[in-house]
Amino acid sequence: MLTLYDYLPSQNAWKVRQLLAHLQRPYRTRHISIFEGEGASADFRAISPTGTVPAIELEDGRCLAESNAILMFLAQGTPYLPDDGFARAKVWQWLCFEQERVESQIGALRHWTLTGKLPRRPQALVELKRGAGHNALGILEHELATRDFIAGDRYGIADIALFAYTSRADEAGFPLQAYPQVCAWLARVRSQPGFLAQTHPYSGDPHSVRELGDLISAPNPAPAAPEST
Ligand SMILES: N[C@@H](CCC(=O)N[C@@H](CS)C(=O)NCC(=O)O)C(=O)O
Repeated sequence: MLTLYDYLPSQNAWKVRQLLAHLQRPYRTRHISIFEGEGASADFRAISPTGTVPAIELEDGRCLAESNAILMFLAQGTPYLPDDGFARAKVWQWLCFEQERVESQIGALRHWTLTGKLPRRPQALVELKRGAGHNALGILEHELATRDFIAGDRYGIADIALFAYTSRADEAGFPLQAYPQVCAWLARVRSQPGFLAQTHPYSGDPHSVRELGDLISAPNPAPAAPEST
């Protein structure tokens, strides 16, 4: 059976949980306590080179990391990824957009906000990410005025990937009501059969709010707190 290396508040991991739920594919979960440094262990880096979740391990022992690579792999031959080469490349286009323009901007701001790290981040960097986040939402707003789903007329993994952090943008200080087409698309995604509505707040993990300063002053410094979402 497939193993999913997961951390419940992770929206990147949610993407994989969501696709597995649509596919009704059984799997087992290994929880990685990323804020306690488990992701940085040599054992986990052999599975996920960056030490991040999600990652999967197949029945034959092969491992794959990066949420969108996992989506691409698991969706092959299913209705969630087209067979046609051009349509598939369009999906890839939006998966790249998600990583560069949404996950690393809106996702990072959300992570900093919810774990209390935002005030310690350089103001210029925060402003840069805020501008980039609004730019990304503006692009989505423009694109989604012309079709129901981001990579075409059919719901698929590009929608799953983009939903992960776009749907939580309000938690990063982006008022989503300013983007009505985006809101309508979020509602279309939420109405898909098998949509996984359950969320897991960072507050459920007592280690998530530990700050770098605390770690440095500790007698046995723990690994640096994760910066990514
Ligand atoms: N680009 C990666 C990002 C993965 C990522 O940043 N995962 C976070 C949880 S959402 C993590 O594991 N952070 C731990 C760390 O940065 O050490 C993906 O899409 O899978």
